[in-house]
Amino acid sequence: MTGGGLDILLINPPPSILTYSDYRFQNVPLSLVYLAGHARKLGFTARIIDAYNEMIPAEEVVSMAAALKPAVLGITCDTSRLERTQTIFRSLRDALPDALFTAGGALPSFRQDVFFPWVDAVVKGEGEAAFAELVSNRLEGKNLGGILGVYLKDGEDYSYTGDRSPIRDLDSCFHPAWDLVDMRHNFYSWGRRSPVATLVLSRGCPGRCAYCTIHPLWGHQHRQVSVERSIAEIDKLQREYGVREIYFKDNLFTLNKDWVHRFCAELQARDVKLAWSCGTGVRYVDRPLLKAMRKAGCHTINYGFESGEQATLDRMRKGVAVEQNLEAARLTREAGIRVFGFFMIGYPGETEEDIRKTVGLAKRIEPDIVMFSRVTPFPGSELWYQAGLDKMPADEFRVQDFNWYARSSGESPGVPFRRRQREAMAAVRGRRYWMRQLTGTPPSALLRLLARFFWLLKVRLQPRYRHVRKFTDQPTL
Ligand code: B12
Ligand code: SF4
Repeated sequence: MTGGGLDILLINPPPSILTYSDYRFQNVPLSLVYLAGHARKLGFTARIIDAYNEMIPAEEVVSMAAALKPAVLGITCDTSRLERTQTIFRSLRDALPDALFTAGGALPSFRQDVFFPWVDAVVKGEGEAAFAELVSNRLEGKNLGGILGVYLKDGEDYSYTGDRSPIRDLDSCFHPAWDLVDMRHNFYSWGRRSPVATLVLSRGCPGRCAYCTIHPLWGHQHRQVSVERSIAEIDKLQREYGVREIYFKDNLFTLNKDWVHRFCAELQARDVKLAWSCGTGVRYVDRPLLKAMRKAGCHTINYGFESGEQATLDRMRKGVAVEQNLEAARLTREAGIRVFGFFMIGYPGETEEDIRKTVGLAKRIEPDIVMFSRVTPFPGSELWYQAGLDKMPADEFRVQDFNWYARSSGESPGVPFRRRQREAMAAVRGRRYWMRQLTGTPPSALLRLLARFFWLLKVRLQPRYRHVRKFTDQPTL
Protein backbone atom coordinates (compact mmCIF):
# COMPACT_ATOMS: atom_id res chain seq x y z
CA MET A 1 0.00 0.00 0.00
CA THR A 2 3.02 2.28 0.42
CA GLY A 3 4.30 1.48 -3.04
CA GLY A 4 6.59 -1.43 -2.29
CA GLY A 5 7.71 -0.78 1.32
CA LEU A 6 6.48 -2.71 4.31
CA ASP A 7 3.43 -1.04 5.89
CA ILE A 8 3.39 -2.79 9.26
CA LEU A 9 5.94 -4.60 11.38
CA LEU A 10 4.63 -6.21 14.55
CA ILE A 11 6.92 -7.50 17.27
CA ASN A 12 6.29 -10.06 20.01
CA PRO A 13 9.17 -9.06 22.34
CA PRO A 14 11.52 -11.61 23.87
CA PRO A 15 10.91 -12.76 27.43
CA SER A 16 12.48 -10.95 30.36
CA ILE A 17 11.89 -13.92 32.56
CA LEU A 18 11.17 -17.58 31.97
CA THR A 19 8.07 -18.61 33.84
CA TYR A 20 6.44 -21.92 34.53
CA SER A 21 4.09 -21.10 31.64
CA ASP A 22 6.98 -21.27 29.21
CA TYR A 23 7.61 -24.85 30.15
CA ARG A 24 4.02 -26.02 30.09
CA PHE A 25 2.35 -23.96 27.37
CA GLN A 26 3.42 -21.81 24.54
CA ASN A 27 1.54 -20.23 21.74
CA VAL A 28 2.00 -17.88 18.86
CA PRO A 29 0.99 -14.28 19.74
CA LEU A 30 -2.72 -14.15 18.97
CA SER A 31 -2.75 -10.38 19.48
CA LEU A 32 -0.39 -9.84 16.55
CA VAL A 33 -1.82 -12.65 14.43
CA TYR A 34 -5.28 -11.08 14.80
CA LEU A 35 -4.06 -7.48 14.26
CA ALA A 36 -1.99 -8.37 11.19
CA GLY A 37 -4.81 -10.46 9.71
CA HIS A 38 -7.30 -7.63 10.02
CA ALA A 39 -4.86 -5.07 8.60
CA ARG A 40 -4.04 -7.32 5.65
CA LYS A 41 -7.73 -7.76 4.91
CA LEU A 42 -7.87 -3.97 4.53
CA GLY A 43 -5.01 -4.07 2.03
CA PHE A 44 -1.90 -3.31 4.14
CA THR A 45 1.25 -5.40 4.07
CA ALA A 46 2.39 -6.84 7.39
CA ARG A 47 5.13 -8.94 8.98
CA ILE A 48 5.60 -10.33 12.49
CA ILE A 49 8.85 -10.89 14.39
CA ASP A 50 7.99 -13.48 17.03
CA ALA A 51 11.04 -12.88 19.20
CA TYR A 52 9.32 -14.40 22.23
CA ASN A 53 8.95 -17.85 20.78
CA GLU A 54 12.09 -17.73 18.66
CA MET A 55 14.00 -16.44 21.73
CA ILE A 56 15.63 -13.70 19.67
CA PRO A 57 17.55 -11.26 21.91
CA ALA A 58 16.40 -7.63 21.85
CA GLU A 59 19.57 -6.43 20.03
CA GLU A 60 18.92 -8.83 17.17
CA VAL A 61 15.26 -7.77 16.99
CA VAL A 62 16.44 -4.20 16.62
CA SER A 63 18.68 -4.93 13.64
CA MET A 64 16.00 -7.08 11.97
CA ALA A 65 13.39 -4.34 12.39
CA ALA A 66 15.73 -1.59 11.19
CA ALA A 67 16.47 -3.56 8.02
CA LEU A 68 12.76 -4.04 7.25
CA LYS A 69 12.04 -0.27 7.40
CA PRO A 70 8.31 -0.46 8.19
CA ALA A 71 6.04 2.58 7.98
CA VAL A 72 4.34 1.53 11.23
CA LEU A 73 5.91 -0.45 14.06
CA GLY A 74 3.78 -2.14 16.71
CA ILE A 75 4.88 -4.00 19.82
CA THR A 76 2.65 -6.04 22.10
CA CYS A 77 3.62 -5.98 25.75
CA ASP A 78 2.57 -7.48 29.06
CA THR A 79 4.06 -6.56 32.42
CA SER A 80 6.64 -9.32 32.33
CA ARG A 81 8.24 -7.93 29.16
CA LEU A 82 8.44 -4.25 29.94
CA GLU A 83 12.23 -3.87 29.89
CA ARG A 84 12.70 -5.70 26.61
CA THR A 85 9.99 -3.64 24.95
CA GLN A 86 11.51 -0.39 26.18
CA THR A 87 14.93 -1.45 24.90
CA ILE A 88 13.59 -2.22 21.43
CA PHE A 89 11.66 1.05 21.16
CA ARG A 90 14.55 3.11 22.48
CA SER A 91 17.11 1.52 20.16
CA LEU A 92 14.92 1.79 17.08
CA ARG A 93 13.94 5.42 17.50
CA ASP A 94 17.09 6.64 15.72
CA ALA A 95 17.16 3.83 13.18
CA LEU A 96 13.56 4.44 12.04
CA PRO A 97 12.98 8.17 12.48
CA ASP A 98 9.99 8.31 10.11
CA ALA A 99 8.10 5.25 11.32
CA LEU A 100 5.00 5.51 13.52
CA PHE A 101 5.76 3.68 16.79
CA THR A 102 2.75 2.03 18.46
CA ALA A 103 2.22 -0.22 21.44
CA GLY A 104 -0.72 -2.18 22.81
CA GLY A 105 -1.67 -5.07 25.06
CA ALA A 106 -2.05 -5.82 28.75
CA LEU A 107 0.52 -3.33 30.07
CA PRO A 108 0.39 -0.37 27.63
CA SER A 109 -3.38 -0.24 28.03
CA PHE A 110 -2.94 0.79 31.67
CA ARG A 111 0.56 2.30 31.94
CA GLN A 112 1.06 4.37 28.79
CA ASP A 113 3.62 6.64 30.45
CA VAL A 114 6.33 3.98 30.59
CA PHE A 115 6.35 3.87 26.76
CA PHE A 116 5.87 7.52 25.84
CA PRO A 117 9.40 8.72 25.67
CA TRP A 118 9.72 6.57 22.52
CA VAL A 119 6.27 5.72 21.08
CA ASP A 120 3.87 7.91 19.14
CA ALA A 121 0.63 6.09 19.95
CA VAL A 122 -0.62 3.54 22.49
CA VAL A 123 -3.84 1.66 21.77
CA LYS A 124 -6.00 0.97 24.80
CA GLY A 125 -7.66 -2.46 24.89
CA GLU A 126 -9.14 -3.99 21.76
CA GLY A 127 -6.74 -3.24 18.93
CA GLU A 128 -7.95 -4.16 15.45
CA ALA A 129 -10.06 -1.14 14.50
CA ALA A 130 -7.94 1.55 16.18
CA PHE A 131 -4.71 0.12 14.81
CA ALA A 132 -6.07 -0.13 11.26
CA GLU A 133 -7.13 3.53 11.45
CA LEU A 134 -3.71 4.56 12.76
CA VAL A 135 -2.01 2.77 9.87
CA SER A 136 -4.40 4.12 7.27
CA ASN A 137 -4.20 7.73 8.47
CA ARG A 138 -0.44 7.56 8.76
CA LEU A 139 0.03 6.21 5.24
CA GLU A 140 -2.37 8.79 3.83
CA GLY A 141 -0.68 11.57 5.77
CA LYS A 142 -3.82 12.36 7.76
CA ASN A 143 -4.08 13.56 11.34
CA LEU A 144 -4.33 10.85 14.03
CA GLY A 145 -6.28 13.00 16.50
CA GLY A 146 -9.75 11.75 15.56
CA ILE A 147 -8.99 8.06 16.18
CA LEU A 148 -10.72 6.90 19.35
CA GLY A 149 -9.20 4.58 21.95
CA VAL A 150 -5.65 5.88 21.51
CA TYR A 151 -3.11 7.75 23.63
CA LEU A 152 -1.15 10.10 21.37
CA LYS A 153 2.17 11.80 21.90
CA ASP A 154 1.62 15.47 22.44
CA GLY A 155 4.96 17.26 22.71
CA GLU A 156 6.61 16.15 25.93
CA ASP A 157 3.29 14.81 27.18
CA TYR A 158 0.52 12.61 25.75
CA SER A 159 -3.26 12.80 25.52
CA TYR A 160 -6.16 10.38 25.24
CA THR A 161 -8.56 10.61 22.31
CA GLY A 162 -11.53 9.09 24.20
CA ASP A 163 -13.11 5.67 24.56
CA ARG A 164 -13.96 3.59 21.51
CA SER A 165 -17.01 1.31 21.40
CA PRO A 166 -16.20 -2.40 21.47
CA ILE A 167 -16.33 -4.20 18.12
CA ARG A 168 -19.77 -5.82 18.15
CA ASP A 169 -19.37 -8.10 15.16
CA LEU A 170 -16.17 -10.00 15.91
CA ASP A 171 -16.44 -11.90 12.61
CA SER A 172 -15.64 -8.62 10.88
CA CYS A 173 -12.12 -8.52 12.34
CA PHE A 174 -11.39 -12.23 12.71
CA HIS A 175 -8.93 -13.20 9.94
CA PRO A 176 -5.94 -14.65 11.85
CA ALA A 177 -2.68 -14.39 9.86
CA TRP A 178 -1.26 -17.78 10.85
CA ASP A 179 1.13 -17.70 7.90
CA LEU A 180 3.09 -14.83 9.50
CA VAL A 181 4.24 -16.95 12.46
CA ASP A 182 5.76 -20.38 12.94
CA MET A 183 2.90 -22.57 14.11
CA ARG A 184 5.35 -25.15 15.45
CA HIS A 185 5.75 -22.88 18.45
CA ASN A 186 2.36 -23.91 19.78
CA PHE A 187 2.71 -26.32 22.66
CA TYR A 188 0.41 -27.54 25.39
CA SER A 189 1.81 -30.12 27.74
CA TRP A 190 -1.56 -31.34 28.98
CA GLY A 191 -2.94 -31.76 25.47
CA ARG A 192 -3.98 -35.12 24.10
CA ARG A 193 -2.92 -34.63 20.52
CA SER A 194 -0.47 -32.66 18.46
CA PRO A 195 -0.14 -30.29 16.62
CA VAL A 196 -2.05 -27.96 18.86
CA ALA A 197 -3.27 -24.42 18.15
CA THR A 198 -4.70 -21.72 20.41
CA LEU A 199 -7.78 -19.64 19.72
CA VAL A 200 -9.65 -16.89 21.54
CA LEU A 201 -13.19 -16.60 20.17
CA SER A 202 -14.81 -14.24 22.67
CA ARG A 203 -14.16 -10.96 24.47
CA GLY A 204 -15.54 -9.21 27.51
CA CYS A 205 -16.72 -10.51 30.86
CA PRO A 206 -19.67 -9.50 33.03
CA GLY A 207 -17.61 -10.30 36.16
CA ARG A 208 -15.69 -7.83 38.31
CA CYS A 209 -13.03 -9.94 40.03
CA ALA A 210 -10.63 -7.60 41.80
CA TYR A 211 -7.41 -9.37 40.70
CA CYS A 212 -8.45 -9.59 37.05
CA THR A 213 -7.39 -7.41 34.12
CA ILE A 214 -9.83 -8.89 31.62
CA HIS A 215 -12.88 -6.75 32.32
CA PRO A 216 -10.85 -3.52 32.43
CA LEU A 217 -9.23 -4.50 29.11
CA TRP A 218 -12.23 -5.91 27.22
CA GLY A 219 -15.22 -4.41 29.00
CA HIS A 220 -18.25 -6.15 30.49
CA GLN A 221 -20.10 -6.76 27.28
CA HIS A 222 -19.59 -10.34 26.12
CA ARG A 223 -19.01 -10.72 22.38
CA GLN A 224 -18.23 -13.79 20.30
CA VAL A 225 -17.06 -14.89 16.90
CA SER A 226 -20.04 -16.69 15.32
CA VAL A 227 -20.20 -20.49 15.47
CA GLU A 228 -20.02 -20.66 11.66
CA ARG A 229 -16.92 -18.46 11.41
CA SER A 230 -15.25 -20.31 14.30
CA ILE A 231 -15.81 -23.68 12.67
CA ALA A 232 -14.51 -22.36 9.34
CA GLU A 233 -11.27 -21.21 11.04
CA ILE A 234 -10.88 -24.54 12.80
CA ASP A 235 -11.34 -26.26 9.42
CA LYS A 236 -8.58 -24.09 8.03
CA LEU A 237 -6.26 -24.91 10.93
CA GLN A 238 -6.88 -28.61 10.45
CA ARG A 239 -6.53 -28.51 6.67
CA GLU A 240 -3.55 -26.19 6.31
CA TYR A 241 -1.62 -26.81 9.52
CA GLY A 242 -2.64 -30.36 10.39
CA VAL A 243 -3.97 -29.15 13.76
CA ARG A 244 -5.56 -31.95 15.83
CA GLU A 245 -6.08 -30.16 19.13
CA ILE A 246 -7.18 -26.67 20.15
CA TYR A 247 -6.68 -24.91 23.43
CA PHE A 248 -9.36 -22.22 23.71
CA LYS A 249 -7.92 -19.46 25.87
CA ASP A 250 -11.18 -17.53 26.22
CA ASN A 251 -11.78 -16.35 29.75
CA LEU A 252 -15.24 -17.85 30.06
CA PHE A 253 -15.69 -20.25 27.16
CA THR A 254 -19.14 -21.40 28.30
CA LEU A 255 -20.66 -18.07 29.30
CA ASN A 256 -23.11 -18.32 26.40
CA LYS A 257 -24.38 -21.87 26.75
CA ASP A 258 -26.49 -21.74 23.62
CA TRP A 259 -23.40 -20.83 21.58
CA VAL A 260 -21.48 -23.76 23.08
CA HIS A 261 -24.30 -26.23 22.36
CA ARG A 262 -24.40 -25.13 18.73
CA PHE A 263 -20.62 -25.18 18.48
CA CYS A 264 -20.44 -28.71 19.91
CA ALA A 265 -23.18 -29.96 17.56
CA GLU A 266 -21.20 -28.59 14.59
CA LEU A 267 -17.96 -30.17 15.79
CA GLN A 268 -19.65 -33.51 16.31
CA ALA A 269 -21.19 -33.49 12.84
CA ARG A 270 -17.77 -33.22 11.19
CA ASP A 271 -15.63 -36.07 9.89
CA VAL A 272 -12.35 -34.87 11.34
CA LYS A 273 -12.50 -35.12 15.11
CA LEU A 274 -10.80 -32.53 17.27
CA ALA A 275 -9.46 -32.77 20.82
CA TRP A 276 -9.85 -29.56 22.79
CA SER A 277 -9.82 -27.91 26.17
CA CYS A 278 -10.97 -24.57 27.51
CA GLY A 279 -11.40 -22.49 30.63
CA THR A 280 -14.57 -21.24 32.27
CA GLY A 281 -16.25 -20.26 35.54
CA VAL A 282 -18.03 -22.70 37.83
CA ARG A 283 -21.29 -20.77 37.44
CA TYR A 284 -21.38 -21.37 33.71
CA VAL A 285 -21.56 -25.16 33.42
CA ASP A 286 -24.32 -27.73 33.87
CA ARG A 287 -24.70 -31.45 33.25
CA PRO A 288 -26.18 -31.36 29.68
CA LEU A 289 -23.62 -28.78 28.57
CA LEU A 290 -20.67 -30.75 29.92
CA LYS A 291 -21.94 -33.94 28.28
CA ALA A 292 -22.26 -32.15 24.94
CA MET A 293 -18.74 -30.77 25.32
CA ARG A 294 -17.30 -34.17 26.09
CA LYS A 295 -19.01 -35.71 23.05
CA ALA A 296 -17.55 -32.95 20.90
CA GLY A 297 -13.99 -33.72 22.02
CA CYS A 298 -13.42 -31.55 25.11
CA HIS A 299 -11.03 -33.35 27.48
CA THR A 300 -10.08 -30.72 30.08
CA ILE A 301 -11.66 -27.63 31.61
CA ASN A 302 -9.69 -25.02 33.55
CA TYR A 303 -11.46 -23.49 36.54
CA GLY A 304 -10.19 -20.65 38.70
CA PHE A 305 -11.40 -21.94 42.09
CA GLU A 306 -8.95 -19.53 43.78
CA SER A 307 -9.77 -19.86 47.48
CA GLY A 308 -11.36 -22.17 50.03
CA GLU A 309 -12.34 -19.29 52.30
CA GLN A 310 -15.65 -17.61 51.54
CA ALA A 311 -14.56 -14.25 52.93
CA THR A 312 -11.58 -14.24 50.55
CA LEU A 313 -13.78 -15.17 47.58
CA ASP A 314 -16.05 -12.29 48.56
CA ARG A 315 -13.15 -9.85 48.81
CA MET A 316 -12.08 -11.06 45.36
CA ARG A 317 -15.64 -10.29 44.14
CA LYS A 318 -15.86 -13.76 42.61
CA GLY A 319 -19.61 -13.98 43.16
CA VAL A 320 -19.23 -17.70 43.88
CA ALA A 321 -19.83 -19.86 46.96
CA VAL A 322 -17.12 -22.35 47.96
CA GLU A 323 -19.59 -25.23 47.53
CA GLN A 324 -20.29 -24.25 43.91
CA ASN A 325 -16.69 -25.09 43.12
CA LEU A 326 -17.11 -28.63 44.41
CA GLU A 327 -20.32 -29.16 42.47
CA ALA A 328 -18.88 -27.90 39.16
CA ALA A 329 -15.82 -30.13 39.57
CA ARG A 330 -18.02 -33.12 40.35
CA LEU A 331 -20.22 -32.60 37.27
CA THR A 332 -17.18 -32.08 35.06
CA ARG A 333 -15.54 -35.30 36.17
CA GLU A 334 -18.86 -37.15 35.89
CA ALA A 335 -19.05 -36.04 32.23
CA GLY A 336 -15.61 -37.57 31.64
CA ILE A 337 -13.75 -34.26 31.45
CA ARG A 338 -10.58 -33.55 33.43
CA VAL A 339 -10.59 -30.71 35.95
CA PHE A 340 -7.65 -28.31 35.87
CA GLY A 341 -7.89 -26.38 39.13
CA PHE A 342 -6.25 -22.98 39.68
CA PHE A 343 -5.83 -21.61 43.19
CA MET A 344 -4.25 -18.45 44.55
CA ILE A 345 -2.05 -17.83 47.55
CA GLY A 346 -1.32 -14.44 49.04
CA TYR A 347 -4.53 -12.51 48.58
CA PRO A 348 -4.44 -9.31 50.67
CA GLY A 349 -5.75 -10.01 54.16
CA GLU A 350 -5.40 -13.80 53.79
CA THR A 351 -4.41 -15.63 56.99
CA GLU A 352 -2.58 -18.90 57.59
CA GLU A 353 -5.94 -20.48 58.32
CA ASP A 354 -7.35 -19.20 55.00
CA ILE A 355 -4.43 -20.73 53.11
CA ARG A 356 -5.05 -24.04 54.89
CA LYS A 357 -8.69 -23.86 53.79
CA THR A 358 -7.64 -23.28 50.19
CA VAL A 359 -5.36 -26.31 50.26
CA GLY A 360 -8.21 -28.22 51.95
CA LEU A 361 -10.63 -27.27 49.18
CA ALA A 362 -8.11 -28.36 46.57
CA LYS A 363 -7.84 -31.74 48.28
CA ARG A 364 -11.62 -32.15 48.35
CA ILE A 365 -11.94 -31.17 44.68
CA GLU A 366 -9.16 -33.60 43.73
CA PRO A 367 -8.32 -31.79 40.48
CA ASP A 368 -6.72 -33.85 37.75
CA ILE A 369 -4.18 -31.06 37.35
CA VAL A 370 -3.54 -28.43 39.99
CA MET A 371 -1.80 -25.07 40.06
CA PHE A 372 -1.23 -22.67 42.94
CA SER A 373 -0.29 -19.16 41.82
CA ARG A 374 1.04 -16.12 43.56
CA VAL A 375 -1.42 -13.23 43.73
CA THR A 376 -0.11 -10.43 41.53
CA PRO A 377 -1.62 -6.97 41.21
CA PHE A 378 -1.39 -6.69 37.43
CA PRO A 379 -1.87 -3.25 35.89
CA GLY A 380 -5.52 -2.47 35.34
CA SER A 381 -6.81 -4.73 38.12
CA GLU A 382 -8.53 -3.34 41.19
CA LEU A 383 -5.73 -4.78 43.34
CA TRP A 384 -3.25 -2.69 41.41
CA TYR A 385 -5.11 0.53 42.18
CA GLN A 386 -5.59 -0.56 45.80
CA ALA A 387 -1.82 -0.98 46.08
CA GLY A 388 -1.27 2.49 44.60
CA LEU A 389 0.88 1.02 41.83
CA ASP A 390 -0.77 3.29 39.26
CA LYS A 391 1.01 6.15 41.00
CA MET A 392 4.45 4.57 40.85
CA PRO A 393 6.77 6.88 38.86
CA ALA A 394 7.55 5.57 35.38
CA ASP A 395 11.29 5.28 36.01
CA GLU A 396 10.68 3.09 39.08
CA PHE A 397 8.23 0.77 37.36
CA ARG A 398 9.95 -2.62 36.96
CA VAL A 399 8.79 -6.18 36.51
CA GLN A 400 10.40 -7.17 39.83
CA ASP A 401 7.86 -5.03 41.65
CA PHE A 402 5.15 -7.43 40.64
CA ASN A 403 6.46 -10.10 42.92
CA TRP A 404 3.57 -9.19 45.10
CA TYR A 405 3.10 -12.21 47.31
CA ALA A 406 5.73 -10.93 49.69
CA ARG A 407 3.86 -7.71 50.27
CA SER A 408 0.25 -8.80 50.19
CA SER A 409 0.32 -11.74 52.58
CA GLY A 410 0.85 -9.59 55.62
CA GLU A 411 -0.49 -12.31 57.89
CA SER A 412 2.22 -14.80 57.02
CA PRO A 413 5.45 -12.93 56.54
CA GLY A 414 8.74 -14.66 55.98
CA VAL A 415 7.39 -17.69 54.12
CA PRO A 416 8.69 -17.63 50.54
CA PHE A 417 6.02 -18.26 47.94
CA ARG A 418 8.03 -21.09 46.39
CA ARG A 419 7.86 -22.98 49.68
CA ARG A 420 4.15 -22.33 50.09
CA GLN A 421 3.55 -23.49 46.55
CA ARG A 422 5.63 -26.66 46.99
CA GLU A 423 3.83 -27.55 50.21
CA ALA A 424 0.40 -26.93 48.73
CA MET A 425 1.17 -28.95 45.61
CA ALA A 426 2.55 -31.83 47.67
CA ALA A 427 -0.57 -31.87 49.84
CA VAL A 428 -2.86 -32.17 46.82
CA ARG A 429 -0.73 -34.35 44.56
CA GLY A 430 -0.97 -37.70 46.32
CA ARG A 431 -0.70 -41.21 44.86
CA ARG A 432 -4.16 -41.03 43.23
CA TYR A 433 -3.23 -37.75 41.54
CA TRP A 434 -0.10 -39.22 39.96
CA MET A 435 -1.96 -42.38 38.94
CA ARG A 436 -4.54 -40.23 37.17
CA GLN A 437 -1.78 -38.27 35.47
CA LEU A 438 -0.15 -41.46 34.24
CA THR A 439 -3.31 -43.19 33.07
CA GLY A 440 -4.83 -40.01 31.63
CA THR A 441 -1.82 -38.99 29.56
CA PRO A 442 -1.24 -40.67 26.20
CA PRO A 443 2.36 -41.94 25.73
CA SER A 444 2.81 -39.50 22.83
CA ALA A 445 2.05 -36.59 25.18
CA LEU A 446 4.59 -37.89 27.72
CA LEU A 447 7.22 -38.05 24.99
CA ARG A 448 6.40 -34.50 23.93
CA LEU A 449 6.80 -33.31 27.51
CA LEU A 450 10.18 -35.01 27.76
CA ALA A 451 11.31 -33.43 24.50
CA ARG A 452 10.12 -30.07 25.80
CA PHE A 453 12.14 -30.46 28.96
CA PHE A 454 15.33 -31.03 26.98
CA TRP A 455 14.53 -28.17 24.63
CA LEU A 456 14.18 -25.77 27.53
CA LEU A 457 17.37 -27.05 29.11
CA LYS A 458 19.18 -26.44 25.81
CA VAL A 459 17.74 -22.94 25.60
CA ARG A 460 18.89 -22.08 29.08
CA LEU A 461 22.39 -23.41 28.56
CA GLN A 462 23.14 -21.50 25.37
CA PRO A 463 25.11 -18.27 25.92
CA ARG A 464 22.86 -16.53 23.38
CA TYR A 465 19.92 -16.93 25.72
CA ARG A 466 21.58 -15.48 28.79
CA HIS A 467 19.36 -12.45 28.28
CA VAL A 468 16.50 -14.45 29.66
CA ARG A 469 16.58 -14.20 33.41
CA LYS A 470 15.05 -16.98 35.38
CA PHE A 471 11.87 -16.16 37.24
CA THR A 472 13.46 -17.41 40.44
CA ASP A 473 16.22 -14.83 40.10
CA GLN A 474 13.74 -12.19 41.12
CA PRO A 475 14.01 -11.14 44.72
CA THR A 476 11.65 -13.04 47.00
CA LEU A 477 11.17 -12.73 50.71
C1 B12 B 1 -2.73 -16.87 25.84
C2 B12 B 1 -2.17 -16.19 27.08
C3 B12 B 1 -0.90 -16.53 27.46
C4 B12 B 1 -0.03 -17.48 26.66
C5 B12 B 1 0.69 -16.76 25.54
C6 B12 B 1 0.98 -15.32 25.83
C7 B12 B 1 1.46 -14.54 24.64
N1 B12 B 1 2.37 -13.66 24.92
O1 B12 B 1 1.04 -14.74 23.52
C8 B12 B 1 0.95 -18.01 27.74
C9 B12 B 1 0.36 -19.24 28.34
C10 B12 B 1 2.35 -18.32 27.27
C11 B12 B 1 0.88 -16.87 28.75
C12 B12 B 1 1.84 -16.66 29.67
C13 B12 B 1 1.81 -15.62 30.56
N2 B12 B 1 0.77 -14.78 30.78
CO1 B12 B 1 -0.75 -14.73 29.74
N3 B12 B 1 -2.46 -14.64 28.86
C14 B12 B 1 -2.92 -15.25 27.82
C15 B12 B 1 -4.40 -14.83 27.62
C16 B12 B 1 -5.27 -15.90 28.28
C17 B12 B 1 -4.87 -14.63 26.21
C18 B12 B 1 -4.02 -13.67 25.40
C19 B12 B 1 -4.58 -13.59 24.02
O2 B12 B 1 -4.06 -14.21 23.11
N4 B12 B 1 -5.69 -12.88 23.86
C20 B12 B 1 -6.35 -12.68 22.60
C21 B12 B 1 -5.76 -11.45 21.91
C22 B12 B 1 -6.47 -11.17 20.61
O3 B12 B 1 -5.94 -10.37 22.81
P1 B12 B 1 -4.72 -9.46 23.34
O4 B12 B 1 -3.50 -10.26 23.46
O5 B12 B 1 -5.15 -8.70 24.50
O6 B12 B 1 -4.53 -8.42 22.11
C23 B12 B 1 -5.49 -7.44 21.78
C24 B12 B 1 -5.31 -6.09 22.51
O7 B12 B 1 -4.69 -6.18 23.75
C25 B12 B 1 -4.55 -5.25 21.55
N5 B12 B 1 -3.11 -5.38 21.44
C26 B12 B 1 -2.28 -6.30 21.95
N6 B12 B 1 -1.04 -6.08 21.54
C27 B12 B 1 -1.03 -5.02 20.76
C28 B12 B 1 0.00 -4.37 20.08
C29 B12 B 1 -0.29 -3.24 19.32
C30 B12 B 1 0.80 -2.57 18.58
C31 B12 B 1 -1.62 -2.75 19.25
C32 B12 B 1 -1.92 -1.56 18.45
C33 B12 B 1 -2.67 -3.40 19.94
C34 B12 B 1 -2.36 -4.54 20.68
O8 B12 B 1 -5.09 -5.67 20.31
C35 B12 B 1 -5.28 -7.09 20.32
C36 B12 B 1 -6.46 -7.44 19.45
O9 B12 B 1 -7.62 -6.80 19.88
C37 B12 B 1 -4.44 -13.49 28.41
C38 B12 B 1 -5.79 -13.14 28.98
C39 B12 B 1 -6.65 -12.52 27.92
N7 B12 B 1 -7.85 -12.99 27.82
O10 B12 B 1 -6.24 -11.65 27.15
C40 B12 B 1 -3.38 -13.72 29.48
C41 B12 B 1 -2.57 -12.53 29.98
C42 B12 B 1 -2.13 -11.70 28.80
N8 B12 B 1 -1.34 -13.18 30.60
C43 B12 B 1 -0.98 -12.65 31.63
C44 B12 B 1 0.12 -13.09 32.40
C45 B12 B 1 0.34 -12.45 33.71
C46 B12 B 1 0.98 -14.08 31.92
C47 B12 B 1 2.24 -14.60 32.62
C48 B12 B 1 3.14 -13.55 33.24
C49 B12 B 1 1.79 -15.65 33.64
C50 B12 B 1 2.89 -16.28 34.43
N9 B12 B 1 3.07 -15.85 35.67
O11 B12 B 1 3.59 -17.13 33.94
C51 B12 B 1 2.96 -15.29 31.45
C52 B12 B 1 3.88 -14.30 30.73
C53 B12 B 1 4.36 -14.85 29.42
C54 B12 B 1 4.73 -13.78 28.46
N10 B12 B 1 5.82 -13.10 28.71
O12 B12 B 1 4.04 -13.53 27.50
C55 B12 B 1 -1.82 -11.46 32.02
C56 B12 B 1 -1.09 -10.15 31.71
C57 B12 B 1 -1.31 -9.18 32.83
C58 B12 B 1 -0.60 -7.90 32.59
N11 B12 B 1 -1.31 -6.83 32.84
O13 B12 B 1 0.54 -7.87 32.23
C59 B12 B 1 -3.13 -11.71 31.18
C60 B12 B 1 -3.87 -10.44 30.74
C61 B12 B 1 -4.06 -12.57 32.06
C62 B12 B 1 -4.29 -11.97 33.44
N12 B12 B 1 -3.71 -12.57 34.44
O14 B12 B 1 -4.96 -11.01 33.64
N13 B12 B 1 -0.25 -16.14 28.58
S1 SF4 C 1 -11.50 -13.64 36.67
FE1 SF4 C 1 -12.77 -14.51 35.04
S2 SF4 C 1 -14.87 -14.22 35.78
FE2 SF4 C 1 -13.59 -12.84 37.00
S3 SF4 C 1 -13.71 -10.89 35.89
FE3 SF4 C 1 -11.87 -11.99 35.15
S4 SF4 C 1 -12.53 -13.08 33.32
FE4 SF4 C 1 -14.37 -12.46 34.45
